[in-house]
Amino acid sequence: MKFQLLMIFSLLGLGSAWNQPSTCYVRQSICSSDSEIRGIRETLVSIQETLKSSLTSISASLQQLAQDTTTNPPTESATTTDPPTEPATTTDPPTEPATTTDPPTEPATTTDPPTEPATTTDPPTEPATTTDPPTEPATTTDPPTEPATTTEMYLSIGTFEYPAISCNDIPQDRPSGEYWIATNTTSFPIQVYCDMNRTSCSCNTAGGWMRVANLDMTDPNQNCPNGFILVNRTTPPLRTCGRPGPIGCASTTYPTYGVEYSRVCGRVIGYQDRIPNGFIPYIKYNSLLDDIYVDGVSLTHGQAPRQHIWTFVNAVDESRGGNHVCFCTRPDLTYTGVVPPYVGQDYFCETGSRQKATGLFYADDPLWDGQGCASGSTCCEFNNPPWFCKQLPQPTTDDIEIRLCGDQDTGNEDSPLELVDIYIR
Ligand SMILES: [Ca+2]
Ligand SMILES: [Ca+2]
Ligand SMILES: [Ca+2]
Repeated sequence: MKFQLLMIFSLLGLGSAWNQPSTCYVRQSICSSDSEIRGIRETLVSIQETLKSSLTSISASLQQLAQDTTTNPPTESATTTDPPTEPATTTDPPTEPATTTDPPTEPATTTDPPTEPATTTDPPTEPATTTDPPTEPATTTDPPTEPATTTEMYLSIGTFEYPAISCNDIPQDRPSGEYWIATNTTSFPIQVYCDMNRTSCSCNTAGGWMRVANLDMTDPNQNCPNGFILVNRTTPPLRTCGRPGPIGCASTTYPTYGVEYSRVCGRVIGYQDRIPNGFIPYIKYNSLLDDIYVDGVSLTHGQAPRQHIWTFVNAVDESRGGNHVCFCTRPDLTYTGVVPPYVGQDYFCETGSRQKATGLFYADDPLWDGQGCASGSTCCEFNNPPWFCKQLPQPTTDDIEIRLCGDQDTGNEDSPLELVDIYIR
C-alpha cells in the first residue's frame, strides 16, 4: 500500500511539473510545436485527472478500510460472539456427553473424582485405613488398650478371655466370686470360686484362695458327694452326709485342676453319731495314713501314699480319760492315747457327748466348730477351730481327698458331715 501511494504521489508531482509552461519554454528544442505540447499537456492532464480519480478512489478505499478495521473490532467482537457460539460449542460438550457416552464418562470422569473416592473401595478402605488410624488411635488406644490390655488384662484376669492361673493370680483388690482359670487338666478354662478375703484362714490373711469343696447340707438343694450317703434326720431336722454302713471310709476327691498350692485352709463340721473312739483305730492297729486310722475325718492330698493335711477326730465323750477321748477333753483325767505321727499337731478333736456316749445322735453339739466344749475342756481352743490352715512342706497340684472313716460299722459309730469348706492357695 505504501508503495502504491508513493507511486501515485510521484506521478502527481510529475503532473504538476508538466503543468508549468515555463519549463516547456525553457526547453524549446524538445517542444516541436505548441500543438504537440498542447496535446501532451492534455494527455498529461487527462492522466492527472485519472490519477486524481484513482487517488480519490484509493483514499475512499482507505477510509473504507479504516472504517472496516474500526468496525471490524465489532465484527471481531462479532467473531468474538463466535466465542459465545464457542461456549455454545462448549455447550456442545454437554450435547456430546449426551450423544457420545464418552462425555458422560467425562462428566463421569469428572464425577470420577467423586466416584474414585466412591467407586474405588480403596478410598473407603483408605478411610478404612484412616479408620486404621482410628484403629491406630485404637492402637494408640492400644497403648491405652495395651495399658488397657495390661490394665484390662490385669482387671480382666479371671475372665474366660484372660483366665487366671489360679485364684492367687487374681488382683488382691478384686471381690470374691467366680473367676475363670486355665488348668492343666482341662482343654478350656473352668470357673472356680475365688475367696479374696479369707481372713479366717490364719496361715494367710490375704485373698486368692480357690475353693475346691463347698458342701453345705443346710442348703436343701445340695446333695451328698459321691461315696457318701444322705443321713436325713427329722428331730431336729438335719441333713448330713455319712458313710455307708460297713467298716471303712466314705471317700470323695475334690479336683484342684492342676493348680499349684502350698496351703490348704478350710473347715469341716460333723456330728457325733453313737459311740466313736477317736484315734483308737491307729492305736489299735497302728494304721497308716492310707488306712482307717481315726473315727472321724481324714483330709489328704495325693495317692499311694496319701499326704496328710488335717484330721478331725470324733472322740467318745467328756466323761472319762483314757485313749478314746482327746488329750484336750478332760485335763483332770489322764489321756492315755497317742496321735499318729503323720498327723502331728494338725487336727481338731471334739466330742458331742457330755456324758457317757450311748447310741444317740448328738445333734446339739456339732463337732470341730470350736463351740460347745465342756467347762475345763480346751478342745474348742486347740488349733483354733473351726478354720484350719495347713502349710504344706512343699507345693503340690494334687487333688484333695476327704475320707469319713470308722473301724466299726455305722450301727456303732459315724461322724456324718454337714459342711465341708476347703480352699487352696
Ligand atoms: Ca465305736
Ligand atoms: Ca471306732
Ligand atoms: Ca462343738
